[in-house]
Amino acid sequence: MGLVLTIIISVLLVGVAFAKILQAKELVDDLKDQESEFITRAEIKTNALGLLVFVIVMFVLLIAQIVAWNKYMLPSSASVHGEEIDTLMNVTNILILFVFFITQALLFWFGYKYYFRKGRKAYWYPHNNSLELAWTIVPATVLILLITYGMSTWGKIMNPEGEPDVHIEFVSEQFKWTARYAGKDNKLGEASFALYGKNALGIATEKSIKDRLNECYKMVVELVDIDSTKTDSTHITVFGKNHWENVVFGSNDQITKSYSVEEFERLTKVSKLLGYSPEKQIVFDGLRLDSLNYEGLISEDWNRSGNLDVVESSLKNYRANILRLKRMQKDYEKNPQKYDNGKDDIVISGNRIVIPKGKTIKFQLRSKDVIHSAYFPHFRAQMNTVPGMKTYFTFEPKETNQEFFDKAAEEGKVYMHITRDDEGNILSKEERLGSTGYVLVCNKICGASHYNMKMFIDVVEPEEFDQYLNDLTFGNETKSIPVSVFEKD
Ligand SMILES: [Cu+2]
Repeated sequence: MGLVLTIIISVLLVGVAFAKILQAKELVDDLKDQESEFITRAEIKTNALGLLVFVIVMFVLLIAQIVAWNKYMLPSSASVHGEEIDTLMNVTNILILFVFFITQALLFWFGYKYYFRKGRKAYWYPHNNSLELAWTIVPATVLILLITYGMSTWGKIMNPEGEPDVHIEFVSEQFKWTARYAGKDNKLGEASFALYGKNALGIATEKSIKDRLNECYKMVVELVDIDSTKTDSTHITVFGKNHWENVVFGSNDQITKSYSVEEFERLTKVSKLLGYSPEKQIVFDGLRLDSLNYEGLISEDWNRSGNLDVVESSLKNYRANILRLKRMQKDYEKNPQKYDNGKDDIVISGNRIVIPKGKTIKFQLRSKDVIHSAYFPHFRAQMNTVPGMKTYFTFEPKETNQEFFDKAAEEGKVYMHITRDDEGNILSKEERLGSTGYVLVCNKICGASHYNMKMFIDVVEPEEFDQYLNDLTFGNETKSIPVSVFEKD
């Protein structure tokens, strides 16, 4: 910081000094009565030459940078559709550079060629229709062609033909990715944010809906649904009647819970705040459910009165959630198959995922909090993950990790090889031919640890993938990837 500041101040001071010198020269010229010769012919010529030198140095530096730093660019695409994106990119870049070199060369050449000479007059050339037409139509045509080319490529990539071979889901949240394989049936089960909680991806099955309902009932009932109390000097025992469960399951169980007098006062206050009555029609406003945080809050911070409004809004969320879950239960009765798909889904909670080479893979993307973006740079694939909706991207990887590494090395690309000691301190860094390998990273600034949202991808031969998936189906951990089959029998 200090160095940057020093440089800025130095540049400013040099500028001021230069202006002062010019001013002094002007004054001296005034004294000598030489006003017309303030800028001499030699100086004008030097300036004109300066323009020429500048443009040449700029071109040379530009080309030198493209050549010298090309090794840091991404290796050529590792997916089938990515080749088309690479071609599109190259065509666009070549066109842009071509126009750039011609226009800049002309601009600076004219600056040099027509520098001021005494007695020479500019040629008066006010208008030319053909020229006007030419420099409107030519760039317009080139742009239209380029845009059409880009849009048709995009259309082709986004509308792949045929059924995908493999379905995988990625769910983003601040600040990690969780992945899910479709399991034996190769169908990803339904999911809903109403089920988030212990069920990290909110996978909807008959059982998970019921479990989540019970969790929500418990939270609401425990806090608000109070029928009668029995008091001793320091504790109040509450006999709550579980109205929600009565409605749905026809159970008539009483719940019993003991609170301190202080806790109980808060509890009744919350009930009053809510005007809670399960018999009344419930109006809800679809607030975001943050159940995990809330559950933590209940157990730890319940006695802090400042949290009452948090408790209140969370309770509203629970009630809204219960209505959503009940709707899902009704839907289950109509389409049970839809809710069976998720049972054998495999949830990957590590930071590495395996996909097969030469198969079409359809990624389904969801987000739990803010907008993130799933970016697979080596596959030339990127798609936003948006809370409340699903997005998709289909592609076919064409090289295994080793093949990709070898290709990158052949193309002269480098990666930073870092050696560390046992404590993680960096011992040495060196550039080596090859590539760091496939990654999924977040490409939207989504918060403080955005940079850390990363998942590694292994591309393997199809047979190896089948074996891997088979192992996963039985809940085995392969390649040290923590994994769970959603509803293991
Ligand atoms: Cu992110």
